[in-house]
Amino acid sequence: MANPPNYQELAKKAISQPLVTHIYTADPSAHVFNGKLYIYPSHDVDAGIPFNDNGDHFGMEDYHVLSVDEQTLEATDHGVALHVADVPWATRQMWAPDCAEKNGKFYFYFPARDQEQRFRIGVAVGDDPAGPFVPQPNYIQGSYSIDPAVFVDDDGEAYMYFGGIWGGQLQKYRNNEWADGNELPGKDEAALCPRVARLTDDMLAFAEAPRAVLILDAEGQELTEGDNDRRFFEASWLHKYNGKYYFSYSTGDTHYICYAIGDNPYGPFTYAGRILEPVIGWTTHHSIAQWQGKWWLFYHDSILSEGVTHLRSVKMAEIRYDAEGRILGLVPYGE
Ligand code: FUB
Repeated sequence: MANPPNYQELAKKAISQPLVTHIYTADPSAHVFNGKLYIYPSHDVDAGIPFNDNGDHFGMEDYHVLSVDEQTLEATDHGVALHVADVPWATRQMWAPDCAEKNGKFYFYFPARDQEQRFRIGVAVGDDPAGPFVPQPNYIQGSYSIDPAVFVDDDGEAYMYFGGIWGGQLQKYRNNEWADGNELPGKDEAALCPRVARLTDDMLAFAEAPRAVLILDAEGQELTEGDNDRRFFEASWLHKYNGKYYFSYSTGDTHYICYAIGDNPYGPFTYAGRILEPVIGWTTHHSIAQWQGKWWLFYHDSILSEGVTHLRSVKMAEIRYDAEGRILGLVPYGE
């Protein structure tokens, strides 16, 4: 049997350290609001549920918002911003959230299981980027699966990207409809795509039916389900760089953060490479934001909990682009 990793050594070699250590945090969605950097993470806890491929051990109940000091890079925890007990439609598993701003209001998007144990995506509204947020009475109609990420384009239009396979239930949907018999495509078939839907002006609903986000290879072919090193699993994110749209995501069971580039928010996006090599812990999930004139990758790992996959810590590290706009990938514990 292989020796367990030496977490102290890995922590020393790591390219960044946890932003907070008094709680476990994961799935960081970062935004600059009112000139300040805010991070919207999951709040990991040990719910005492054994590990399984369905992700039942991720039994999170609430959300905390973090902000980061621009001088020291120290993070402040602003406390509980939303609790599952305050969301009328939700039952459990408050997974990866995001937040967007419009006209001075802050819209906090989050997935959770509904009364039928299907993942849905809800929205809660606040006056302060740090919360608290007041949930809408029902989930966003037409929403499903997990990992909402909301991108507001330069023209003010907002788009939600979402979806995740396995425990995230995306494989149960075709044409936005659930069927118990639906499963993942065959290995040689086109991979399941993340989804995108434009939001209404009030940010509370889908303005259109969700569409598939196509990720193509260099020959213009859709990535296949068997292309585990490149195909989408979960953790959608969209950012814009030099007028191009960068869609990034996790490959799940192969543990990479990859990206693909397109010309508009709907895609298609052409696969462009890896942003982050595997971290300690099964999951990998990230966001990308520009702050203080630099570009940053926000991500998580399980070093602090010595490898407990559902007890993760949010980190941030600078990323750079080459002259062609390619992201220079990071190796989390050095070469
Ligand atoms: O945190 C729970 C789930 O783990 C997220 O929704 C996924 O993206 C993965 O990070």
